[in-house]
Amino acid sequence: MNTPSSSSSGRMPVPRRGIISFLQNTINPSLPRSSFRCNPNVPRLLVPSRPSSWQPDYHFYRPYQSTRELQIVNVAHGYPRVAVSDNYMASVKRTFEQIFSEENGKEKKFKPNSDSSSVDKFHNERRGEEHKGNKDLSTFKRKWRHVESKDAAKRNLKDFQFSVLCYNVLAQGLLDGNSYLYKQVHPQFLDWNFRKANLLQEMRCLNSDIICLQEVESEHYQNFFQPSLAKNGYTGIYKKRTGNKSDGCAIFFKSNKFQLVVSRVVSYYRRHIPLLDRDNVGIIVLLKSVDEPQLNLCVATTHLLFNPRRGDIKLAQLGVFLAEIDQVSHYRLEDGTFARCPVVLCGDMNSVPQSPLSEFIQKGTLDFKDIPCGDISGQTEGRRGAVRFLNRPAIPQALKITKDCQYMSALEERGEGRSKQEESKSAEKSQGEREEKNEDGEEEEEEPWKEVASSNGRGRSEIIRHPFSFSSVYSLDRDNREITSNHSRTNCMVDYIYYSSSSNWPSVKTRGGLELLSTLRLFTDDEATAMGGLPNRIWSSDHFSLMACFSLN
Ligand code: KL2
Repeated sequence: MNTPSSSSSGRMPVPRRGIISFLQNTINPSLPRSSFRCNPNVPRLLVPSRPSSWQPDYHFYRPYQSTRELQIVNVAHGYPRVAVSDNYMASVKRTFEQIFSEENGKEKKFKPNSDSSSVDKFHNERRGEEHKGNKDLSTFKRKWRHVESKDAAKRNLKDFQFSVLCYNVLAQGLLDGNSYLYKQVHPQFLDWNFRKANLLQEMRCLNSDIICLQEVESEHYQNFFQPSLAKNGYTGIYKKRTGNKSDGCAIFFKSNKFQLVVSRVVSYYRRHIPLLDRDNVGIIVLLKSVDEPQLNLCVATTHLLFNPRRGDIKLAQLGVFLAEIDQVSHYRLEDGTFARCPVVLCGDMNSVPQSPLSEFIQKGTLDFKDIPCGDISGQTEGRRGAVRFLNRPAIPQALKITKDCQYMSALEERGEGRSKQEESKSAEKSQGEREEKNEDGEEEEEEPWKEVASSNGRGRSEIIRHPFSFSSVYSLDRDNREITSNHSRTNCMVDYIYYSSSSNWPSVKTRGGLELLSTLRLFTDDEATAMGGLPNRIWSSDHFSLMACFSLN
């Protein structure tokens, strides 16, 4: 095997040996030279999975401004290349030394390292793969954007920091089933064996503590993602979509960093409930820090229904998911009362930033009076049939979820909000009456909505709320042109990472603060178009990965 120390290429042996002996001498003296492959015991080193592709391509970076997560990444083959010059080595060494001295307590104050803060993680050109349509993608680079914060200087190096990656990896079955969306893509880039190597290498290189995936084929989870990521020290949880669907969501977390307290898989399908007759799913985990077990974190990921015309279904699915998160994220304190831990909610919401659904997540409240179902997600698609409005309430009563997106049973258990329950009960009553009248309103989505084009849901103000105060990691301002999804029919943002460590409601007690430290920049719609769209030689899904680093205390 061609280990880094045994290459005879002559182009880089000195710096490479230099860096390896430096690592051996400083980080892990017992590291055998031959172990420089992706080794779960050495989580801070990433090296290529294909030893034959060794290049003088070491990259030093700190994914977030934490000394503990210092990484040396070999970014050969498919990743950004930085020729390792003597100067570069010297600066790496200086930074290491500075960090070690900081860690040894000589210097406790947090010091951002501007040298390594902008990382071009995923730019490269694959050599030797010239063919028609093969664009030069070397100018497209993703950088880290660090959040300016008054508190940054005060931040203690001992703060618990972690990263979250959210990635819709494009299920091969959906790719094949909707191949017209990828007609402009070279067939090689659509091939699963080509895509899977890129997807995994991207994940390994980003080395996030938590990875949330959507559109994972169950067979690919079992035989590829789970075993591959396990080698990098991850524990995984998977939930396939219901019905005959073959893909689903997955959450992975670094087992040396987090311990699983609770996991809950959520399927939205309810046999006799028209608004919940779709096969979408989500996963929620409650984690605690291995090093600081008093730190809890709830991470949730989902992939909401795609159908642009059925925002009513998306909103109901989201309402159910929020009620589940509300339940999982609450835990009992020593004094018998309950508190909620910080929450990260991410996934593919199949809704654009300015849509009512996104507004609901961000603001915690939505008046859905007079909003047609086709407008809830903001996805553009020609209307078919008559305009349909949302049923009231937005979440079917049979689920026993209040219009605050909380399970009545959870409120009862926590001894919260009797008045809230009463409020919801009266809402249910009016829903029940209407359901009797509309029994045949369970139309198939492909049929024109003749009878149901009534004035359902019109006129009266109708509010749905949720108990989280969510912020988005990426700017959702109208003038932000960043996108997360691109193929021949779309070029927009539909994936999100939200985080919340507080509530807009005084009644909800929260424990633990969550602060955003940095985000991995996305590309704009123009950049995605200029690179020839997705998937391509480097980015192997029709979505980009989203990533953010947080501190938790
Ligand atoms: O938009 V997506 O891709 O979040 O990336 O979510 C759905 C779509 C995914 C799961 O249903 O499959 C894709 N036109 C375009 N894309 C579709 C269609 C369609 N008719 N049906 C499913 N998907």
